[in-house]
Amino acid sequence: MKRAEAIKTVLTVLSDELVVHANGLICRESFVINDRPQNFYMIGSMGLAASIGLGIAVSKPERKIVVFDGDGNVLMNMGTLAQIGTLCPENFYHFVFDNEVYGSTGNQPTLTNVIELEKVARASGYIKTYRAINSGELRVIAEECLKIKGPVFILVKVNTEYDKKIERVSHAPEEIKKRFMAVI
Ligand SMILES: Cc1ncc(C[n+]2csc(CCOP(=O)(O)OP(=O)(O)O)c2C)c(N)n1
Ligand SMILES: [Mg+2]
Repeated sequence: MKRAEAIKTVLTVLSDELVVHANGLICRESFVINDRPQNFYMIGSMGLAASIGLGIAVSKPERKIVVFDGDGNVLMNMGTLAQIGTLCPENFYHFVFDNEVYGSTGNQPTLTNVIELEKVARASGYIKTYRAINSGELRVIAEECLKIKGPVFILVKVNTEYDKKIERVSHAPEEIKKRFMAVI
């Protein structure tokens, strides 16, 4: 499945959950599919979406926090998985769209054709991990996992296809922060 299809599938299942996005095309696709004030778009800093999500999950235990991450992003800051497993926030739902490349910068290979990130997450203390390879499966997993206590990790295998003319997030970073803070 395409990453945009995977993002759309998860967004369809969400209601008012907060979603922290990894940088690059993940932000842009989610923005185009459904720009919501509950979305925080990390523009630029690779690897930090899960760290930001963790901070929010710990300080807002009454809210469900979803992270839309990429395989390259997770590999860049893999220590965060151990921190998430150790703090074990039950309101934390980590979706990783794994295309096995740094897609946003030209498809340089990552390592996830070999390394199964959901196994790293499991060994790091996540309560439950899943792997989805098509949108039907992803929908069922997304519906199920949001009902259980986390931290949960969902590895979503996607291909490298995307709309080459996709627009950029039009909000300035300050604006993204302000409207996100207003909803939390
Ligand atoms: C610290 C840092 N290094 C490199 C980049 C450039 N960069 C932006 S997105 C990206 C690829 C992210 O890969 P992945 O998380 O797998 O997401 P994908 O684009 O494949 O969906 C890279 C290398 C950056 N923004 N910050
Ligand atoms: Mg990738």
